[in-house]
Amino acid sequence: MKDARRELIESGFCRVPDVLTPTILGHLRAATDALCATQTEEHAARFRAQGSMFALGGVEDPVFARLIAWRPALDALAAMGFPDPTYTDGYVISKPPRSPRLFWHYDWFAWDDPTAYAPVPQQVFLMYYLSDTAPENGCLRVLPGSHISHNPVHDLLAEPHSRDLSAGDDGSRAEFSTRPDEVDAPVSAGDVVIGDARLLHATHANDSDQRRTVITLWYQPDFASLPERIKAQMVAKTHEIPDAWPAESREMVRRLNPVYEGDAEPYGRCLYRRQRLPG
Ligand SMILES: O=C(O)CCC(=O)C(=O)O
Repeated sequence: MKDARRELIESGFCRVPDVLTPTILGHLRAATDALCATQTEEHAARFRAQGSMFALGGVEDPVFARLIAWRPALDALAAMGFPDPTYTDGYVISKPPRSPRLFWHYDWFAWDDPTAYAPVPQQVFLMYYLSDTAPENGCLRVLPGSHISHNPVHDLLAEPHSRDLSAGDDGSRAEFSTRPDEVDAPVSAGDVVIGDARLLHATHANDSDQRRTVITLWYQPDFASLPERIKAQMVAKTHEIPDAWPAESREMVRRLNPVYEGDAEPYGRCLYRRQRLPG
């Protein structure tokens, strides 16, 4: 896993194969299909570029608690030098058949903090795709190195995840473009993609006739080392644990949630500022 750590730090992402068992994969497919079946037209239109954006804080099926505390994934993080990660929030992002590409964006919102430019990630996504992915069905695209070096795409971005981008009203916007330095990150179902929250990423369109679902979970690899204001920000965004989950599931997640008892002001939504990153 030393190589995976190096890849994460240098490229901004890495893939760990075969993390999920066929059994949990089956449960997750059933749970996410059931969730997607509840999607309203309004939600589908609001998140057309993503497909869906169901927050796990509002989801009743406790299989998601098992995924959040999934031992092989936590072991993979430990082997990469992150033995004590915390978990804050997670989402089911599901692209229906024949749906558009996702826009370029980063998912880090504490760029005003000086540590935002350090090589070791403050926050990572663990993305579990529930089917094999390829460019034809909407696999992830990334700009390697863009988590710690300036990339021309940074200059083209407006507000990441803004309503109009998510609604995908204007596919000709630069955020939806194909980039000369982009790299596809296809996976097999059951692998996990670990990525730095600062990495610029997007997806291909799903041109297949099958749904393509990813569950994205956000962890802080070394919460204890984060500056106070970021700790406060992470705690502020932590999802409520659903009441519907059994006590054992709730406890598994509670143990991973970050705790901050200081009085630092959480960062708001600080966007990337060019002058700070090299390159
Ligand atoms: O759908 C994917 O593969 C990635 C989703 C994502 O990065 C997002 O919606 O922020």
